[in-house]
Amino acid sequence: MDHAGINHEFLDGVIAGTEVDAYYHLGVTSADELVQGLRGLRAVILGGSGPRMDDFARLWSAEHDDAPIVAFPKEERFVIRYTAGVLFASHGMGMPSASIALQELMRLAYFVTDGDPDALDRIFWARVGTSGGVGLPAGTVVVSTEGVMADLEPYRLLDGAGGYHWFDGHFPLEVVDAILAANSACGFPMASGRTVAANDFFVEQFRLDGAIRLATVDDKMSWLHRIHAAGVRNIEMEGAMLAAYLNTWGFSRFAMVCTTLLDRLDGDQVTSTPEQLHEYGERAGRAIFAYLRTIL
Ligand code: R2B
Ligand code: URA
Repeated sequence: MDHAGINHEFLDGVIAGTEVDAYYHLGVTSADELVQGLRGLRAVILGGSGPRMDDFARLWSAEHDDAPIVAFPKEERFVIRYTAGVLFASHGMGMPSASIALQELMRLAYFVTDGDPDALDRIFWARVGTSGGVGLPAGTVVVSTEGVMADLEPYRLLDGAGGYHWFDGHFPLEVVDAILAANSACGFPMASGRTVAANDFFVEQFRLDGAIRLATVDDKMSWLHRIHAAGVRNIEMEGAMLAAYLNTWGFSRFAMVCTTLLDRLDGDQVTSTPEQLHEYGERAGRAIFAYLRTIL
């Protein structure tokens, strides 16, 4: 792991005990008993919805002799559960929300591994989510190879020196292949490809059914065809940031697995029934569990 991007200035003081880290949005601090109990952390599974993360934790616990499930006390922002080495956390919708969950969880991971690079790098990170497909039928599970923004450029943020810091949005391809291999008999369609992370469900995904509409039908179709030709297979709202931050710390194992809810080449509205949506949400979870079983 190349840890050039780790904020040692702050985080090493927390390990040395000269500082307590308040993971404000998670509702715990590095001095809490609950956090001390996470020293066996081996994987962090993120997803947009709290109830889905709670379900995943129950399933993982049931597979591991009903291992106890530790619930983080604060649930106003994110729902977090820990069981049998795996932390399941919701991240809300969009990169601003998910980046808060991810940065606080990365700090927490650093603390519970005492900043040991090998222990840190043994942690697997994944986002399990939903997305709009591009040229794929609804219900396809897409494993992302790279997260880009709606302009097909990487995630970037102001760097404090008057410019932008450009991040690396690639996902490790060995993990993409291993997830596909672990699911070779899964019984539902799977694909891999680049993923657009948009800053809005409507405008930046070129939907024509938002309250605000900036694009014409032609703009929308030419954007969809352009991103498809560039290897994009699905559209969601967090992946470019997720890969960017995890690459900044040099993690070697992380992934994003999202089910498509519709094919954007056919329309904008999500019209699947609640039963279909539930089944689609489960598929991405099943795909990541199949991989988790091979590594934990
Ligand atoms: C996928 O689905 C959510 C929007 O409906 C968003 O969080 C995402 O990335
Ligand atoms: N999530 C998104 O961000 N876009 C979609 O089209 C579906 C789910």
